[in-house]
Amino acid sequence: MISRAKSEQLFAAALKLIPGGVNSPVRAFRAVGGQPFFVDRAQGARVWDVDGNEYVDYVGTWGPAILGHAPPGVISAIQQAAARGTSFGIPNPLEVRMASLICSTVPSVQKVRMCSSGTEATMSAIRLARGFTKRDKILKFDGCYHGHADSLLVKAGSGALTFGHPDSAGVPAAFTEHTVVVPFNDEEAVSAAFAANAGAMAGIIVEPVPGNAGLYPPKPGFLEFLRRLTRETGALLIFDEVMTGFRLARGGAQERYGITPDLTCFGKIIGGGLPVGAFGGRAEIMDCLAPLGPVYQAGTLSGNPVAMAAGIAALEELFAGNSYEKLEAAGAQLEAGLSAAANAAGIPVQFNRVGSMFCGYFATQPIHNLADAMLSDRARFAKYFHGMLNQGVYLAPSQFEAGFISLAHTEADIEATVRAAASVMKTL
Ligand code: HOZ
Repeated sequence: MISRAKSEQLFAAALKLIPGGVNSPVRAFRAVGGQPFFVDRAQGARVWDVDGNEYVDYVGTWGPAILGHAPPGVISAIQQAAARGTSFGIPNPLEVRMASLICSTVPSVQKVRMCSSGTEATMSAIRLARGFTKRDKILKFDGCYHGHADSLLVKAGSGALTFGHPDSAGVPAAFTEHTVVVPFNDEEAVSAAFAANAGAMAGIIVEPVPGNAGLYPPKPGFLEFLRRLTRETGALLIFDEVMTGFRLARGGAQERYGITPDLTCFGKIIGGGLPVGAFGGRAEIMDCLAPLGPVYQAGTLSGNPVAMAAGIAALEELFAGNSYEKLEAAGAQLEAGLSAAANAAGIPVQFNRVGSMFCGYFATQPIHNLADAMLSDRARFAKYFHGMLNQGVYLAPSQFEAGFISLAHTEADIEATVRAAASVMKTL
């Protein structure tokens, strides 16, 4: 029997001091029952909890850990940068190096502004789209999650969805009256929303591969349709690549699907595990930002030298070898193994995967949007989650989150994961 006594003690203390005992809702394990474990350390594809239990980790700190945890090159870059000062609040050379890395890797981004989280990136990109187009309406998709800015917490995915508050309390209706929400992968609904708001749409914000209600890929032609429609109507196409950026290809989902958005939001991987966000796009749009233009956006820790050093080291290591081929191969191995395990146990699972992001839904029908995802058997997922955890495999503690594979996951790790799944599936 696995003991998590120390984690339980820490959680009891945390519950008295921190709302729900956690600093971000999904971590509380409420979607799957039980209590979270507390991490002592992480290395490569593994995390160890404070009770000494070891887990193969498919959360990867929700996406950033694409190289695995604590990669030596990134740790050394952090140490060297920190020794020179942890924050300056005035330009430093690393910001220019980071901007150049992003712009040279993602051709749609001619200029980029750094910030400190994905939420800041999407919030700022929306403001910029509205300032540039001089229009108010924004279209988003239900189940997509773009951080927790007021105007985007409408039919939102991730923790908001998991805990039944996709429209958050505390957001005045007036703050979301310009947010139009339609189902993903539904061209007719998008066209109808544009027709109903003719001349008023500032832009569409979309996760090109939604990963906050599980994971479902765009149907062939859907992203092309969004690109065409926004171009024809003078609206901006904003890709939220906080999760997919630098993960689904060097140039992110936009490279993988061959789409050129007007603006792109980044986060996660570009911080090398430190808090970083960024948004960028066409120069004429980006130049509307202060101090050049009238759209205000700022941050004391934006372009922070330690975070820039970590992100640069992470990106350089990621770009050095055949990383994306390796991630694809690892994803394919996991997909084949888990699908076979489910089939052998006679459990209906819809396994969606794009590169190194995945979600196995306990469902009988293919999952293309939020409504499909809602049909999955979440009680069965919760049982599966705990079964896997007890076998030393840490999956995201919600049916509505994506899994992430890193370059540190070996074939043997994935084989062990599949063996664990095969035995757990038999108990469901
Ligand atoms: N919003 C993240 C999942 N999509 C969760 C972040 C966290 O809890 O750390």
